[in-house]
Amino acid sequence: MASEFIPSVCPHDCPSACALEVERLDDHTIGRIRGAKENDYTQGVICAKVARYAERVHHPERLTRPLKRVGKRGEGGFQPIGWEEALDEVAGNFKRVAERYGPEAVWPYYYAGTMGQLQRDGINRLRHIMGYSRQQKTICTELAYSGWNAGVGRSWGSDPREMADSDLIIIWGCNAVATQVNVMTRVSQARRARGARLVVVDPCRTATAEKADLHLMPRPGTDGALASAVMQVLLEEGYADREYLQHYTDFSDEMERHLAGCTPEWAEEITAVPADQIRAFARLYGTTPRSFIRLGIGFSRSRNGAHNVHAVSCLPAVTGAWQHRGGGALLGSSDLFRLDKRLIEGLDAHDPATRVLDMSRIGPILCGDEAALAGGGPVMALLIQNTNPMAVAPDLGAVHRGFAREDLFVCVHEQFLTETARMADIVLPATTFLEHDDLYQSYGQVHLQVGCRVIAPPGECRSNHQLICDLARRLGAEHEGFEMSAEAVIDASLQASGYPGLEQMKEQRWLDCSRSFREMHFLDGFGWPDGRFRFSPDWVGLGPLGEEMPAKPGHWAVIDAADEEHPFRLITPPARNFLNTTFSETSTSRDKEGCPRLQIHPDDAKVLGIGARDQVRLGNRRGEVRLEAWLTPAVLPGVVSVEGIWPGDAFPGGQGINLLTSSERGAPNGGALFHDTAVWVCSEDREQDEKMRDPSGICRDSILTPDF
Ligand SMILES: Nc1nc2c(c(=O)[nH]1)N[C@H]1C(S)=C(S)[C@@H](COP(=O)(O)OP(=O)(O)OC[C@H]3O[C@@H](n4cnc5c(=O)[nH]c(N)nc54)[C@H](O)[C@@H]3O)O[C@H]1N2
Ligand SMILES: Nc1nc2c(c(=O)[nH]1)N[C@H]1C(S)=C(S)[C@@H](COP(=O)(O)OP(=O)(O)OC[C@H]3O[C@@H](n4cnc5c(=O)[nH]c(N)nc54)[C@H](O)[C@@H]3O)O[C@H]1N2
Ligand code: SF4
Ligand SMILES: [Mo]
Repeated sequence: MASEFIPSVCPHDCPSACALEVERLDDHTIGRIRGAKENDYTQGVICAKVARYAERVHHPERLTRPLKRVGKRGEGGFQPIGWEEALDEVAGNFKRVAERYGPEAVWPYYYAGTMGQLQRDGINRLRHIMGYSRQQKTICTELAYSGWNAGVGRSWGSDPREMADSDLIIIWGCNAVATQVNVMTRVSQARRARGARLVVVDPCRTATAEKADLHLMPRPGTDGALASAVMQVLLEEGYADREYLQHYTDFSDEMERHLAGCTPEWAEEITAVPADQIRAFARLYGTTPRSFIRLGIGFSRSRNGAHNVHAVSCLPAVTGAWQHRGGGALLGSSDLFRLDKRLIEGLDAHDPATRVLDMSRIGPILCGDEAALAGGGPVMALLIQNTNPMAVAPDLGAVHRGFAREDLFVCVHEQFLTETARMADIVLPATTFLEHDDLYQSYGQVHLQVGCRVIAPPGECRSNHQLICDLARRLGAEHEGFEMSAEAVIDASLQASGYPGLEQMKEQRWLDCSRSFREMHFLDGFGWPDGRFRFSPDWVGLGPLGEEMPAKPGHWAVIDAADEEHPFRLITPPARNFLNTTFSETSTSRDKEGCPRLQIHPDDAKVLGIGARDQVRLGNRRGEVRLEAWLTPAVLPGVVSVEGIWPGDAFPGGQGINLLTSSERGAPNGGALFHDTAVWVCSEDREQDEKMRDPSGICRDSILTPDF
């Protein structure tokens, strides 16, 4: 068979949702993957890790047969078994647990390893029909979306393609070079066509910040103060659009008086961004109507993250930048699609009385923490698809203790023997997006797309949809969605949503779901009943922790601040060559990333006696990890950064970075806190020297760093 390029869609948890073309060499083999040129968001540009996907899909370590644990949990002993036996075992255990402890003791647990609507969310159909515990999806977007919706009231914003028409692009708390290449394509276009300027707001001098005309470096978790000071300048120096404020927002004299106190000098104290720089940025922003803020989810991962995101979302409401093409702001685009998910998720069987467990608290949940269990009994069985909590969940020590329970039954459906799969009683081999059918929306662009099977599944791999249907049959779960092929569910869901059916979608490849300029820019009103943007959000209405939140933008000082014992603030952002933990199994990505590294400012390293590439220890009350030091002025003094969610075995101590992150719930409605951790740092060599340590195990020398 001659090679040909087959249309597809990147399924990974990335805002870009690139339209792909996959070279099929034969029914079992792919060659290169390239971006679709005709798609006006992808424009032929994709990231390197997906361009070399053949390495992942044809990896010798792909799981191809069901496995059953032999020996003790976590020791890694497995033997191949047949699918029938494996399914009997899983269904038998779910029945046993449900009979003995009630159905809520079974917890189907998933996230966005694939973003395909069916293969990702179909697990909820089984959950709802069986009455298994529900899951609050807090690990990624909760804080950011709460913060955005608080003001705007709807999860969309200016069309990302408009960035090419901007005169000023502000990338706020997002390393787009690594996490959303297509934003950078737009930046280049706007620069070429209009001489547009780029401002990046990030505590680190990332590859994205390197490209900026102006880089503001706030301390992590202080963006609310920075944005409020920008508003102060805009209001004081006459850059606010008073008519817009009056017509489109709840802005009041009281708000103006409050913001008048948020001077750049006040913000400099909190953020470390020089007051002059804040003024210069505010003036640039205030004098550029076509100013587009691309908010990243990155800066929301703090205790005050939602509050900070809201403060940033206030800026275009002050200047009225929303009124202009190439102006406004964007955080996510999910509300554009309005898919009817009844069939996929079994929403008709959904019982709101069933308990909801916060996925980011899987550690405390599995360890039996009463509050985390939401007033119910223990979780005794897990069905896991599309996620790797043994590496990605916060408070990893608790996660590991929980998974080690001998009385817990764990089934993991995976493409690789991840750290989570290694803890399973039954491991089931999963297809990749190249081997199954799905429907894709996006959280960073506007196209609805379908991607169909390109090659045959290797070995005995089954898709998520097929597994859910197979289990449903054994558990006696009844729903029409379990009787239909993936293609039929996709087709019916498309039609129920008022979209063209599957055949037509295959032909046209994607559907542009953006709305009119007026709607995307909220010129007929924002998403609240009165149509007004809210400078004063109803935080209480947005979640149970809303009561604690300040009513107005500013600095909400609830972060895990540095103290004498923990003088550094740790952030743990994505690595360019991984996608969460995906691609940490391919050698090209691993080689490019090298090893887990602690980025630390040379001045801090000097005080601690740490040299380049020294082994260092990093810790807090939750534990400690060991890794290599990388001395770089790319981080602020007092801030340390570890990029990428490396597997535990990449660290000399055997445990990953999330050992240090907290599973507390961010306000108003939960949300994980990956960039909000106070830590101590010390050199590994010094550890040997008992004199350097006090009885609490804290390195004395770390206390010598400048206070922060
Ligand atoms: N320290 C720290 N921790 C973090 C973050 C951070 O920035 N710092 N980021 C957080 C964020 S934003 C997120 S979204 C989470 C993501 O964490 P995860 O959800 O674990 O991330 P992924 O690596 O995208 O996907 C997990 C698994 O899905 C599997 N998978 C992919 N497609 C399929 C499929 O079709 N079927 C099945 N059965 N499996 C499939 C992959 O093989 C992969 O092992 O991590 C969070 N954890
Ligand atoms: N290559 C690659 N791409 C990915 C991922 C990956 O792991 N690797 N993960 C995917 C996933 S799941 C997601 S959710 C998206 C996220 O992608 P985006 O929404 O684009 O956000 P990130 O790039 O994660 O944001 C990380 C940046 O935020 C900065 N940051 C951290 N704390 C603060 C703060 O307090 N203030 C400010 N201003 N900046 C801060 C970090 O220094 C870092 O540069 O990316 C997706 N794309
Ligand atoms: S990971 Fe993101 S940038 Fe890379 S191909 Fe997929 S959607 Fe595009
Ligand atoms: Mo994410």
